[in-house]
Formats: sequence, structure tokens, C-alpha cells
Amino acid sequence: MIKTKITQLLGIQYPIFQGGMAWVADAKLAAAVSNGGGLGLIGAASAPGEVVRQMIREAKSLTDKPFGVNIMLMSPYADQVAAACAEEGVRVVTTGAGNPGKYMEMWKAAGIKVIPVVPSAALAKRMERAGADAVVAEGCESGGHIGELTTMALVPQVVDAVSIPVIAAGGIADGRGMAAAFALGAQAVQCGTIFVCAQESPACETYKRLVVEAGDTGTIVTGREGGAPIRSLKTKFTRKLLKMEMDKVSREEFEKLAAGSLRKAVQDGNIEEGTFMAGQIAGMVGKVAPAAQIIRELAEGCEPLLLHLAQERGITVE
Ligand code: TUI
Repeated sequence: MIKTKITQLLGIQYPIFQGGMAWVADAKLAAAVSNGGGLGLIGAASAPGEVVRQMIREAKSLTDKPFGVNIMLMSPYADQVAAACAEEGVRVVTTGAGNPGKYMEMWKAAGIKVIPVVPSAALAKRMERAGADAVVAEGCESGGHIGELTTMALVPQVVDAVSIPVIAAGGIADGRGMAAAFALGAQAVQCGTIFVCAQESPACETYKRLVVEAGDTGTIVTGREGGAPIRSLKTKFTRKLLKMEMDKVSREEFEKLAAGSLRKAVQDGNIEEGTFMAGQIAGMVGKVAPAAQIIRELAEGCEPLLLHLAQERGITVE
């Protein structure tokens, strides 16, 4: 049993969050993770407020454990979703792809624990001043929209910059990564890619198979030119996107191909036109398993390392 400031703050059994992945993190996956003792998150992505409200109600019907909503701040519906979270009594909100400062007062008044995802120490500090309860420091090993710093460099610098608890994300999919995050000063971890391959994840079989089959160098980053870098699995399609960027093809033409490509991956398994977002740790995700088992295996791999790292690694400390 690993107890941290985060398990205490949120009333969860394991210090493990499931990332709020667009199109993947639905009510069923979030509830399965929460029922497994972690923190499940509904990914609001670009869905309208009413759709997210229904997802929140569905998750409530599937679990009595705490769960949260991740709000993607680049969404045109971010205002609606932010209000729906306050109205529906969601216990935890995480945010991505922007600065949630303008919603903070409303959420705090509703008793919501607010945990922004940050790619830098500077934004972490700003979020702490604005009243955040914790921050997720997400390194660029992650899938989806990423910042510049690696988890290894980002997490300790964020830990030093703020006094609120830090959750480490990016490149974590087993007990070793989780123990490393604690060594860097984190109080919990957030995992995305491994939960794409949860049995309860709505990602289609093709998506799960591509993640399971991916190797350590199986991802690439597209969209750097447009200022919204996205990490996804290397496919003919994502290589084409990258080439278009290199060739300085117009923003409109790039967007025409990229728009809607995540839905095509998650729902249709469309390899020709889909963006299969995944992190660099995809190479280590080797099977589809129930969410509760994923959580248990993470914790069971981490515990002996936290207790006896030197001994487990044959290291002598004198
Ligand atoms: O948000 C994510 N990951 C995502 S969002 C997403 S959907 C999307 N699709 C197309 C374009 C953009 C997004 C897929 N994956 N992770 C959290 C995260 N937040 N990563 C990086 C950031 C971030 C970046 C800049 C957070 C704040 C920020 O600061 C902006 C500011 O205003 O200071």
C-alpha cells in the first residue's frame, strides 16, 4: 500500500491517475480505473458541455469512487464543460493544452480539486498562485499534445518550484517508472498509453494492437511547425504529415488532413488517415489487460523498489 499526499487529498487507494485521453477516456474507462483504486478521468476533449455532462452522469452510475474530468482548454466548448463540471459536482478537474486560470474561482467555489497539467515550472508556479491543489508535470515522452521538457528534467524542477503536490506523467507504464517518479519528488503518477490498452478502453482492436506491437522508437512528433506538437505512433500517415511540415505545406492543407484523424484512429482503426496518439513507453506495453490489473501491477512493481531499491538492484550504499 503506497500512501501519499495525493491519495490522502483525493481519497483514492493508489497514487495512479489515468490520463484524460481524447476519444479514449470515456465514462466506462474512467469508472473502471476508479473502481480499480486509481483516479479515472473522463477526457472532455472537444465535446460540447451537454455531452460531457452525460458522461459524468454515466460515470457516477458506474462507480461510487472519486473520478475526475480532464478539460482540453483548446476546445471551443471549454467554457461549457468547465461550468458542467461545477454544476455536476465533479470532485477533480484536470486541464490540458492551456491556462485554466479564468475558471479557478468557479471550481474552487464548487469544492472541486483543481489539478492543471503543466509543461514547465513557470506555469506550475502560476497555477499554484491561482489556487491549484496540485499539478501534473507532463514530460514530452507522453502521447498527444506535448511540451518541450522530458519527464526526467521537468518533474524535479516543478517539484522545486511549488509547494503543492506534483503528479508525474510521461513515459511511465510500470513499477520502475513509478518508483523513479517518486524519486524525482512526485506524489503520484499519471499514465495514458498503458490505459489505451485497458480491456475497458473504447479504443478499437487495431489501436490496441498497434500500441502492443510498437517498439521503443515507434512514435513521432508532428505539428511542431503549427505550435501544437502531437506525439503519435509512426505510420505512413503520420510520416506524411511530418513530411508536409518539412516541405512547408500550407497550414490549411495540413489541418485538412490532421482534423478528425484521432477519431478515425480510435473508432475506425483507420491506418491510412488516423492519428494513433501514444507515448514513447508504447514499446513496453505488451498486452491488453483489465484496468484494475494494470493498476495492481504498477503498484506491485513499485512497492519493493520504494522499500529496497539498492538491494533490488544489487547496489551497495556505504
Ligand atoms: O493536453 C494534453 N494532451 C493532449 S490534448 C490533445 S487534443 C489536441 N488536439 C489537437 C491539438 C491540441 C490538442 C491530445 N493530447 N496534455 C497536457 C498538456 N498540456 N501538454 C502540454 C500542455 C500545455 C501546453 C501549454 C499546458 C499549458 C500550456 O501553456 C499555455 C499557456 O497559456 O501558458
